[in-house]
Amino acid sequence: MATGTARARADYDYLIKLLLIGDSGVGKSCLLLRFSDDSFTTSFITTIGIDFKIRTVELDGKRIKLQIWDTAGQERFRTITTAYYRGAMGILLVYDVTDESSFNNIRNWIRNIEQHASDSVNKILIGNKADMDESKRAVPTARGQALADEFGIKFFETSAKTNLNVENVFFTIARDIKQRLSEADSKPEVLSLFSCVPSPCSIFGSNMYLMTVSLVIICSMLLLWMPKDTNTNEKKTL
Ligand SMILES: Nc1nc2c(ncn2[C@@H]2O[C@H](COP(=O)(O)OP(=O)(O)OP(=O)(O)O)[C@@H](O)[C@H]2O)c(=O)[nH]1
Ligand SMILES: [Mg+2]
Repeated sequence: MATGTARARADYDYLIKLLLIGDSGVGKSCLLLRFSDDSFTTSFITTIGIDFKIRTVELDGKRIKLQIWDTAGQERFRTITTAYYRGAMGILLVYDVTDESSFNNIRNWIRNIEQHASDSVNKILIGNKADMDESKRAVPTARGQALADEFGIKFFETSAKTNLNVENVFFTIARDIKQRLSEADSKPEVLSLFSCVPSPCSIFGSNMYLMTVSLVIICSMLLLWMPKDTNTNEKKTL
């Protein structure tokens, strides 16, 4: 069951690293605080650089340790925050349903992911602050869903304030990642067996010329070294 990422000790089956990204003020830290501590604050304390929290959950009989990294949305921290993309197994892209520019910027955030994260990373789109009065809403639910469909990812509207869908988004992405990891784990044993045998290219590099010359030399040496047919010689002497 264990992958390289799983079960260093016996207190969990999978360690899943998640990353929250999106413009400053969309509610990333509040979503994380709601999920980890079940609390909410209306005061806005912008994140400096990066922060993380841990929560262990049980999913389909497995213990999943979620390590959730909360990035600063502010541009000036971009160099620090993008360094964390590479280790993420799942990324939660957050916008504020009352702030259209935060929604338009999701395309830029996706471009950032393409540049800095691993290709297999799971993504989920979140329209936060869904509790706000309809008169304040700038991004209809259908636009959020359409954008998610365009990128082939799941979409939820959430509220860190009222706890709408907060557990749902974290559990959904965690379940998808767990599924991906367990599929990778259950690849036929024969593949992992052969992966420990060095391939000719790993020995010789990709230099085909060097490889061919070496093989010719090895074959010639084998031919020279092979014993002659001693039986025939014996018969002749008899
Ligand atoms: N009404 C409402 N307000 C929210 C919600 N989530 C966050 N807020 C408010 O939005 C403001 C910003 O929230 P944060 O979670 O600090 O935003 P952030 O995305 O972490 O911002 P940076 O750390 O600067 O990137 C705070 O005043 C929160 O109280 C929500 O679901 N509903
Ligand atoms: Mg924050």
